Amino acid sequence: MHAWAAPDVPTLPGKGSLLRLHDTGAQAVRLTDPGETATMYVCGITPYDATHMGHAATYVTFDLVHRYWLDAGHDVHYVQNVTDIDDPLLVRALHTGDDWVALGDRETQLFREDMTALQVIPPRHYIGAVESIPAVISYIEKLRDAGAVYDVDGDLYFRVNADANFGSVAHLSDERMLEIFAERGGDPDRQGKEHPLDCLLWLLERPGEPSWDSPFGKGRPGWHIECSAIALDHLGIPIDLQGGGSDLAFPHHEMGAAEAQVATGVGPYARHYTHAAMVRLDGEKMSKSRGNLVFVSRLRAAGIDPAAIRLAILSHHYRTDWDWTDEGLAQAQERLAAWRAACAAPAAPGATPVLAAVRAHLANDLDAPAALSVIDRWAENTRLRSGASASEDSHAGGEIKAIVNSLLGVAL
Ligand code: 5CA
Ligand code: ZN
Repeated sequence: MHAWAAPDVPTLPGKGSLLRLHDTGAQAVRLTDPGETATMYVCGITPYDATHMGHAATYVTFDLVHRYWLDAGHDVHYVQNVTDIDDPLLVRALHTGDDWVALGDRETQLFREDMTALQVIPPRHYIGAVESIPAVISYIEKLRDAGAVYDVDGDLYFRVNADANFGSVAHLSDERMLEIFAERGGDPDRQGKEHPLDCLLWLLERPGEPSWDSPFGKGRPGWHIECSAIALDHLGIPIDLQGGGSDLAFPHHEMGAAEAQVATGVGPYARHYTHAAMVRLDGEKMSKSRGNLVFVSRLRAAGIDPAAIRLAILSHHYRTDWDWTDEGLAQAQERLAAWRAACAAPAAPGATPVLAAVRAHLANDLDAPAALSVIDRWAENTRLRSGASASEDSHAGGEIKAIVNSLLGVAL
């Protein structure tokens, strides 16, 4: 699939220190230390509805990583999927009378437009589940050769215990794994399974549902193998970073890691598993299934500057769940106006210490709120000093614009 247009990312002088990032697998903040090419896989949308603020926050989080690594001089190989075939898409299409392909195409296009507006740097490879079916088939064959596959009435399952490290991504008790697996698309109670947590690799054709040819019969891929097959195919193992929202740590990233480790015989699948916290509305997780959604496209249509939406997201640390509110958006709009006014001032305090401070805060587990405070202080100093001229810098406004645009993705 094609992704979306890349924003302009100004090059800044010098570079920051190594990025420290929380790793769910290690349950700690750890240094990232990628090679010349940094590899990142972030789970993409299931396109049955428009992009909401939760999705936006997750993609903006990993966009900060992308930008930080680019600033540090890495070539960033970023891959993202689109789950363009899965139960929710078929259920929604059935409900609305839409064609499931047309529904997926339409919502994916809207997502591209939202990501472009939010200045999210596009993935180098943007891959649909449907177009990755040949890769999925080849990885299922590898798992079968490794003795990790069995069938229940023609559907193929992965034996989670084929991976000695199963459980080391999310660190949940058996009881919690079972509960969450049932809530998030799993089928712990299905008769004929060897272990309740074993997950689906290939679903045999169901009447009225789309299906594709395979050596295992006509059918369609399970969810987790889709992402591990795409990541292995494009990035190899280990990837530097597997990202997504915290609702994906289990079962999705746990299962995907186990499948990739068994299929390749090496591990770990990812050096870092990093998860963005959940955005809520009125205290409840914003989700398509709950329907309590604030859409990026609606805000854009109402004339809200996407830079203000991005600032509203960045004013929260990515590891703390937070509520989307009108007040939060209004504060972001005020902040944006204050920053723009300061950048337009004829002379302002110099940008060099600002750049060092913004980089240091981002390197500290993406502390975007602290980075925003640095720019707030610079803007406030500029406002207080308007009229003075000695020791001020007539280029500082332009330099601050470049810093904010390059590292935070906010166009001033
Ligand atoms: N297609 C799968 C991943 S392979 C999927 O989870 N799609 S999704 O459309 O449901 O979510 C897309 C991304 O947004 C995922 O990374 C998910 O973790 C994240 N996400 C979903 N809801 C929220 C929320 N309320 N807050 C933050 N992130 C969210
Ligand atoms: Zn995924």
